[in-house]
Amino acid sequence: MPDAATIFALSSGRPPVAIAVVRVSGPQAGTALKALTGRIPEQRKAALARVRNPASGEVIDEALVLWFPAPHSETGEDVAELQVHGGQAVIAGVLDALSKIENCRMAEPGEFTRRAFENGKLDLTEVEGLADLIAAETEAQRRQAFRQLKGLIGDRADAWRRRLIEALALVEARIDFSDEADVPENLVEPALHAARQLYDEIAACLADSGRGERLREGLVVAIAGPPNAGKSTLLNRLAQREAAIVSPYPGTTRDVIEVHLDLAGYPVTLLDTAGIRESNDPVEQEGVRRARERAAMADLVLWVTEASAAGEVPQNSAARLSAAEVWWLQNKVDLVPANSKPKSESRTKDWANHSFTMSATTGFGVDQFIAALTAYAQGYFSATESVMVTRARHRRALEKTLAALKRACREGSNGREELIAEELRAAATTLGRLTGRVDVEDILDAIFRDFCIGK
Ligand SMILES: Nc1nc2c(ncn2[C@@H]2O[C@H](COP(=O)(O)OP(=O)(O)OP(=O)(O)O)[C@@H](O)[C@H]2O)c(=O)[nH]1
Ligand SMILES: [Mg+2]
Repeated sequence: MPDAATIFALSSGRPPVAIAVVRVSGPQAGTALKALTGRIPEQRKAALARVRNPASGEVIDEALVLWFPAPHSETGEDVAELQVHGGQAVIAGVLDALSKIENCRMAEPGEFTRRAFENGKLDLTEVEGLADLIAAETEAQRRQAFRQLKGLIGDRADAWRRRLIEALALVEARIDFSDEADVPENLVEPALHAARQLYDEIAACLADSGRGERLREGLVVAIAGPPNAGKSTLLNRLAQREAAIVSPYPGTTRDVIEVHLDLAGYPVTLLDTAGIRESNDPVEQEGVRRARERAAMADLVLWVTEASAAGEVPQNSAARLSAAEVWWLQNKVDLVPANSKPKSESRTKDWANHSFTMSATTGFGVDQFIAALTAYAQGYFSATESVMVTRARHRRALEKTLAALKRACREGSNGREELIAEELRAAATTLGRLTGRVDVEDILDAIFRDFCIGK
C-alpha cells in the first residue's frame, strides 16, 4: 500500500541558484498549496503567487506555481510545484512552511519516482532509465537512457510476457479439459512453438556482448607499462588537467587513477597505473599488483614505453596482461634523434594490435592517437542503438527466462504437460520481475536508493 503521507523536497540543484523547484506530492498537496499561496491555480497552467508562511502570514517570496491533480501527474498523485528564487533562506522558508502542514514530510531519496512506479506511471526498467538519464555524462549514454526511459526494454519484455501467458493458457486449457472430447489435441504444440520463438528472440537480445552495460559504465582503457615511460603525463594530457602526479623519478604512481573522457559522445574511463617492474618496496609492489589487475580487466591496454628504449620492450609483460586488445605507445619520441625515429609499424610486436609514436609532453602524435581511440570507441559502441540490456539485473532476468523456456521445450518432448506449464509460468515470472510487475519488493530498495532527494 502506498504511504498516505504527502511528501515534499527541493527538486532542483544546490543553492544558491537562480530558480529553485520545490515539489509536493500526495493527498495534502492541494491543502499545502492553498496554505502557502492562498489558492489553487488552474491545473497545468503556470500562475504567479505570493508564498507566505501560513503561521505568521509573512511573505517568503513570489513564485511561479503549478498544479497537477491526480492521476495526471508525474507521481500519479496530486502534485504541486513551486518555482521560487533559489536562495538558501527562501528555500529553507518554503520547506519549513511545508513541514508545518499536517501529514507533510520531507521526501526520501527517489521517493517521488517510487510513487510513480507504485502508481503504474513507470515500470522498473523505466525507473532505471530515468536514473541513468540523470547520471548520463555523454551523448551516447543520454540517448541510451532516454530510450530505456521511453520503454525500449520494458515494452518488449511486456510483449514477451503476454505471449508467454497466452502459450501458458493453451497448455493449461489442455490440462484442465483433457477429458472433454471437444478440446483439440494440438494445444501444446502451438504453445511450444511460441516458447521456441520467444527463446530465439530473447537469446538474440542477449547476444550483444554486454555493450549496453558498457555504455553505462564507459569503455575501460588502462595505461600501463614500465616506470617513467610517461604514462601519467599522457593521462594528464588526455584529461586536460593535472589528474596524476608526474615526476622524473621512476615509481611515482602507486594508486590507480581514474578519469572520465567523452570521446565524440562515447564514455571512456581512462586508468593510469603504477609502472610495472620488480620492486622491494611493499607499497610499490601493491601498486604493481593493482596495475596488473586493472589492466587485465580493461577493454583496451595502452602499453607505453620510451621510444628510445628500442628493443627493450619487455616482450611478455604486455601480452601477459591478457586484455582484450593492446596498443603500443612509444612515448618521448622528442628525445629520439630525428634520423633514428622508430619505425613503428615494423616494430609492432605480435602482442600489439596497433602502434603509435608520440610525445606526451610536446603533444606530437597525440592528436592522431586520440583520433584512433575515438574511432575505436565509436566502433565499439556503434551497435548500441538497438541494444536493450543495460544492466546486469536485466541480463540475469532474461537468462533465467531463457533457462525456463529451455526446460519447457525439453518437457515438451517428454509430453509432460504439467511440467511444461510450470516452466512457462516460471519464465513469465522472471520477465515480470524485470519490469516490476510481480513480487520485486526485495530489489526496490536497491534501485531507488541511488536516486537523489527530490526525484
Ligand atoms: N622528453 C619527454 N619527457 C617526457 C615525456 N613524457 C613524460 N616525460 C617525462 O618523463 C618523466 C616521467 O613521467 P611520468 O608521466 O611521471 O611517467 P610514468 O610512466 O607515469 O611513471 P611512473 O608513475 O613512475 O610509472 C617526467 O619527468 C615527465 O616529464 C615525453 O614525451 N617527452
Ligand atoms: Mg605515473
